[in-house]
Amino acid sequence: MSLTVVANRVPIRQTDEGWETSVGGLTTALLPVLEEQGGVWVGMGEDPDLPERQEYPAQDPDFLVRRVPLSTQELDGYYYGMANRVLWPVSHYLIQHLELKDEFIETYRHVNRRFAEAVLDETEKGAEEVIWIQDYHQMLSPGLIRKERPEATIGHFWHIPWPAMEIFRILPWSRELLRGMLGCDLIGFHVEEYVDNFIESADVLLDAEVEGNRIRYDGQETRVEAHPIGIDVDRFKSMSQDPSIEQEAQKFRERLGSDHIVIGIDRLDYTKGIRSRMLAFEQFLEENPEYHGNVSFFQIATPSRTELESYQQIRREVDEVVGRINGRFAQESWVPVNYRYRTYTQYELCAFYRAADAALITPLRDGMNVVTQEFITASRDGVLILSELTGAAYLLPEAVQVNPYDHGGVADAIRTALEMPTEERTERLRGLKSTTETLDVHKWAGNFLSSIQR
Ligand code: ADQ
Repeated sequence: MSLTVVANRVPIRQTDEGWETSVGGLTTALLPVLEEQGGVWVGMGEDPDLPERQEYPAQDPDFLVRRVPLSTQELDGYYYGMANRVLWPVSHYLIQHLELKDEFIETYRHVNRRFAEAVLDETEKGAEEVIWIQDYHQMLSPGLIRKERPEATIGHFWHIPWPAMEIFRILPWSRELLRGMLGCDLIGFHVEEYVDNFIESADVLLDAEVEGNRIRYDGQETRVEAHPIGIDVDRFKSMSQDPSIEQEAQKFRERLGSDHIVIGIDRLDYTKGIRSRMLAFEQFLEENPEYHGNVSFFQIATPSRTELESYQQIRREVDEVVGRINGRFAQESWVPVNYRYRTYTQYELCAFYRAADAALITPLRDGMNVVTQEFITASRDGVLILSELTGAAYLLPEAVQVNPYDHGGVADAIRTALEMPTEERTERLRGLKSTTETLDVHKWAGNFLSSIQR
């Protein structure tokens, strides 16, 4: 089998030292497959100076990178428009951020067609090959590829939640988008909940024939399955057991100078619930004066989609609430909220995970959330406080689960976590670790690829 991956971004980047593969779950999972079996990775080209076709690595190539160069106007409509201002908010049930504009879908159609053409260009008719498309940026390309290659094996993995049918049907183009997805042989989601939502959408909106997890529509049969994603467990495990991480964690604890550390780590995105989490921590401080001076909340947020107004707004709101909490509660030698707006290396993140007594992971909605698994793998005896509105919550019953909109409930959970007896912490973490090991990202890729070839 040879593999063609279609994703929004290509997996390599140029640095001062030359070309290297980028860090991220998808590249970790799929590059070993491409390196072993050969193939193509199709993604958008944001820099007009880079070649459309690039063999990688240059000396002794394992696979081909195929860029689809996009103009500023195409990038605006397809990526900043349709993907980030339509599909992202609707899939996360945050429809106050939804902007429905005809120019978004028009550009999305055009760019999906260009991606499909690139795939058709790079693949041979009748070849034994799997085309694996990633995420909500490409809902129409499966249908376009299928039309030209009825015999192709096409898969799609959707990394964010698939919303309830009644939410999805808000989109004026819901049926067209579903028809595009149904060009696939196999569609994967993180959990059964999203599988059910997708099947219901096809059933009600397209009147498709449904039998168990199979959908028949327009002469094509599509299977829909749950394939929960994980992290590179071995890598995180060995990094977190490195003695130097322990030293870093210790230094970090000393710098913060508190008895207890609670951490939050996210992209700065309105779906991650960072502002609500701050309000919950504020309520915790109001209700628990005995903790003043001996608990610090360390939140890091990596800049994301900074061109969009809704992301600039959430940044201002978080800045404002952090300032207010520290203004209200800080003492001479204690800052309650330590907030960093920047990116860290995985090594640094690992030290933070290791140092924390509890992680507060409370998205308003999240497809999976792999920060959860990074914390579980790195932690020695920490408590995980987890939003029940994440994919991860379905798989991790040992977490202290909360409704992220319920600030009082989250405040109580912080206290519960800090006062949890050692035995209970250890017991819960043991369960969490054992599930996380089964969710390894290499197994995720292997399971999806063997299912699609069955
Ligand atoms: P994301 O929304 O990006 O992914 P998530 O699963 O939380 O979400 O992963 C974020 C990654 O970014 C983690 O690996 C984390 O370590 C890293 N990160 C976060 N803050 C950072 C910082 N300040 N510095 C450095 N790294 C940072 C989408 C979906 C998720 C789904 C994944 C995988 O939205 O629901 O889990 O895809 O399918």
